[in-house]
Amino acid sequence: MKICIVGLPQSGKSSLFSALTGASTETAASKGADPIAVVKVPDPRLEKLAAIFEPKKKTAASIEFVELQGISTGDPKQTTFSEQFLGKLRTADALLAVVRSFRDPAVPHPRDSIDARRDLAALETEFLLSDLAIVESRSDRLRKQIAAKKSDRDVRELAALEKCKASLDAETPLRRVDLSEDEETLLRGFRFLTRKPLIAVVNLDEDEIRREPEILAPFVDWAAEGGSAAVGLCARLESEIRQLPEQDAPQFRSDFGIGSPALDRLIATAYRMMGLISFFTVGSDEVKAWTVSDGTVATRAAGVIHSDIERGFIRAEVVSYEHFIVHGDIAGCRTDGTLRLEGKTYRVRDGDIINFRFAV
Ligand SMILES: Nc1nc2c(ncn2[C@@H]2O[C@H](COP(=O)(O)OP(=O)(O)O)[C@@H](O)[C@H]2O)c(=O)[nH]1
Ligand SMILES: [Mg+2]
Repeated sequence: MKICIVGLPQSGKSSLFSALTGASTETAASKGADPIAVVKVPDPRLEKLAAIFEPKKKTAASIEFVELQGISTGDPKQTTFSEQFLGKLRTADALLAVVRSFRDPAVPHPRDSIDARRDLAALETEFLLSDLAIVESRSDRLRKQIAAKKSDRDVRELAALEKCKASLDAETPLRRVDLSEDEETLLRGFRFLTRKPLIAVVNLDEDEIRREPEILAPFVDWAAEGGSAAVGLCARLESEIRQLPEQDAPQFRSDFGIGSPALDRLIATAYRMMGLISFFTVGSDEVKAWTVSDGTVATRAAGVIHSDIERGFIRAEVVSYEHFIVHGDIAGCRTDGTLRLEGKTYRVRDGDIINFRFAV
């Protein structure tokens, strides 16, 4: 699962990236590659389970953040993206837009004034126009194709595209459009940018952290609509905190009025926005969080661990984290009946602790 970081020049993308990795992006970027950060998803449940089982190994879920290079042509006034850059964005599962709220006069802004909400709207417009161009050119082709030789599939695809066009013409991102399963399948290959979950990171000034609710107020309505979220943080400060010895970080945070670690909040939000949930496997060797999409059935979840377990699936022994934590051991859950046997079509829930029974 991959999230692409996007934003205007000097909005704080590299600072956020180094906060996420604890490393600088310069090395990878100088070789022309897009730096990737594999980031652990913080989960207090995993910590609790590890404390109970004392496993040799503890493995968290992870997601990838990519800082795409190549938006910047070196022109500090640049505010639009190249087709090539937008093409790269299409490979993402979700987009993370960094918008600048910090007011450092030493750092120029391509629009010469600071307005984070305006910058987010401008980015969304870029995405929207790019999707619209795809919709229009594909629709034109389909119309010609249908005129020459009518096929049911083409007619349905054209209808789905027209639905998209109506939405985009009204400046509504495609993530807010209800699509049937058939429409979804017909359109998936276009990887529309406005259909992807969008997380806005409002890059705050050091002295704005304590006023976060006020600064984020203009984003509240936007974030409340499905598929979008806004998180405020100070990217520079977060990257500095990452450089500190772990035991010093909490004091530093409280000095600046940073409550819960902002990065943890961001990562958890991103995970949720991509429709991902975690289930756990437990034991003395390893306690591990596994990632699946919400709605995944038991056999598929088994396949995430190993294809043999999917193929030879017999039953899943399942207990929810909440039930498990009451006893702190599986035997207790077996006795009180909270440990259940589930079949192939069981839909895995977030926090399920699962033992797969299988035979190959
Ligand atoms: N005051 C302040 N400066 C920041 C913050 N985040 C980034 N900067 C500075 O803004 C400049 C551009 O940041 P950078 O992360 O390189 O932006 P990018 O071009 O989007 O990758 C750098 O000089 C950063 O130190 C912030 O939260 N507060
Ligand atoms: Mg940068």
